Amino acid sequence: MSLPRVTVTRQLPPAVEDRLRNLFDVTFNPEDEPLPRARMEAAFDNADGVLTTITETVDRDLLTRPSRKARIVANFGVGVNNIDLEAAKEAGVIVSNTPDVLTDATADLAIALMLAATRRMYETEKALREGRWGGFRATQWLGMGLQGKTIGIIGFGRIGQATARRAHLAFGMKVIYFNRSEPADLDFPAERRDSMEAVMAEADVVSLHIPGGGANRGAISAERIALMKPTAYLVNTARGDIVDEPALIAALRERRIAGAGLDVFAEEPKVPAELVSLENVTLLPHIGSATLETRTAMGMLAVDNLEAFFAGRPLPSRVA
Ligand code: 8YV
Repeated sequence: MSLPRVTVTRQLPPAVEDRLRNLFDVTFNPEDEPLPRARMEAAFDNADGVLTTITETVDRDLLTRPSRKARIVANFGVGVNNIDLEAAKEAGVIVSNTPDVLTDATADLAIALMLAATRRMYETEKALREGRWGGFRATQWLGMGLQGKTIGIIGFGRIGQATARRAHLAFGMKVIYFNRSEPADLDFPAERRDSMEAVMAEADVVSLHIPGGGANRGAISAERIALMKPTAYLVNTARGDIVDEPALIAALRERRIAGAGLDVFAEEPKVPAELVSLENVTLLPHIGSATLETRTAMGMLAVDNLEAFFAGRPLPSRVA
């Protein structure tokens, strides 16, 4: 019996690629550049399954092509805003993602960005590297202490809760959050607020953990940013499109908020020049899940989904 054909759109950690080779008739992308449209179309027409990442847009056209053969899209990543789930459902194409395995790594990075922003790490390291450090001064480069401050979590799912847990247990922060539902079994105190506005107005650090796309696009609007305290910070490890980027840039430039830490951007890999020029924001190139352990676990979970699909078993993490 011939092996299922799988196309993998980007390079993955070696252990994951080895496993893929053992299980499937697999086509890799050794150049590791985003696949041009024609190669994406060929992948969907020739393979039984496609293993995608955030750099590939899987749209209605691709999913509904009469020549499409692929029956499963296994996304490497928990966010699936790169895939048209409605069209996948209509076309009968199964979609899976990689939840849980990246929760800790992403929450760790949210905390790193919170520390970087509140302790002015980018601004001060830049000054040092540029030879502008004139020696210790007791009143220079003062940041904000976290103890007793309030972290406001927008989107209290797995990563939001893991970030909140760290903020409370490691730094003694009070946790408030906005989420449609209330989680059942928290092992730390957290207070729910009934609107995003309430959280943004009250928090000293706002950390974003809602999915991208759809109704969440632009959720962190100019109006909502305007509710933040002038001493508050914004952290985004979720998706760039949930923030009105020009509005955030204006608030940072005019010091209407104290600073920000961003790992994601509206049009990756483009980062607005004005954002790059600002000193009160730390900018990272979407590395939330970028540890060898986590990226390997994500790849293995994507393969688990493919393996289950081709064996006719229920998928460990199916989203559509
Ligand atoms: C992934 C992410 O590495 O899982 C997600 O949703 O944002 C990242 O951690 C990225 O999406 C790769 O597809």
